[in-house]
Amino acid sequence: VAIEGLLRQAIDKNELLLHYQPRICMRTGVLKGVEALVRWQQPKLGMIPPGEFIPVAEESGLIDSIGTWVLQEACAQAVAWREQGLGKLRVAVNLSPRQFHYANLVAQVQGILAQAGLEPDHLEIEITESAVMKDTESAINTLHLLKELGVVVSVDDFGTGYSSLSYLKLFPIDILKIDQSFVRDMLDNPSDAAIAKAIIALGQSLRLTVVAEGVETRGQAQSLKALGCDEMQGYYFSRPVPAAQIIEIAQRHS
Ligand code: G
Ligand code: G
Ligand code: MN
Ligand code: NA
Repeated sequence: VAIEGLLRQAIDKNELLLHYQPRICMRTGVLKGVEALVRWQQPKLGMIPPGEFIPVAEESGLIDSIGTWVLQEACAQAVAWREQGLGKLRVAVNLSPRQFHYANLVAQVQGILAQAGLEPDHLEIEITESAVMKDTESAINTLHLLKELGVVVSVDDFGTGYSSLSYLKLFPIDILKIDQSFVRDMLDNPSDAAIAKAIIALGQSLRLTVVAEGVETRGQAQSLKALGCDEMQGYYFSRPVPAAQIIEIAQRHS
């Protein structure tokens, strides 16, 4: 309850910020994009991770204004990087199920892109399986509209939701993100390795880009590469970092 009151003021007080985690092409080592991850720098409580305040924001409805702020900030940052001379860098934004089912989402995204002056294919929206399964008819409709707009859509935490694989043929999505739980133990646990392998094969046959999340070691990166995984994200390469650090990372990996 206390945290909700503080969170309510956090945007106006400029306490939210975004960190960005690089996403690297497995084959070339080139920086392909970044995932925006929100942080809350609360003056008295310190840095509060999203795992603690996003659920509060969801329940209280504050996620609407926080989500709008995140989209605006991420799009503005993508334009700033371009103006600083970086090549094409796509920025991925997480949407909670509630945000994804917001009736005005597509118009809102369109407005934010126009206001920022960002090309739609420089923005990626990450949704979870549970978000698309909640109300499949409206989800399909929203995904088609986002596709028409030119925005890229990925399914986050893939493999962990209660979903049917048949949605992959109904939903116009572009990217599967293998959940970190499968990557974490894939070198020791044959089941996790088999699941990661199957997701990569599935993505390849459906012509989807497959991204591995939570890659922490060289061994994991090597075996994912051998399995044909397209891109990777994780501490092995980089933690989420402030926007300024992305510039040097991009220069080193171009
Ligand atoms: O950065 P970290 O690993 O602490 O993030 C924890 C969780 O918070 C992840 O599930 C991530 O998807 C979620 N998250 C991070 N940033 C955002 C955001 O801007 N919007 C929403 N809805 N979720 C976010
Ligand atoms: O749910 P989502 O996939 O958006 O959450 C991403 C979260 O995973 C972020 O909070 C990010 O900080 C965290 N993360 C990113 N890379 C790694 C990693 O290599 N290991 C672990 N343990 N967490 C990671
Ligand atoms: Mn994510
Ligand atoms: Na994830």
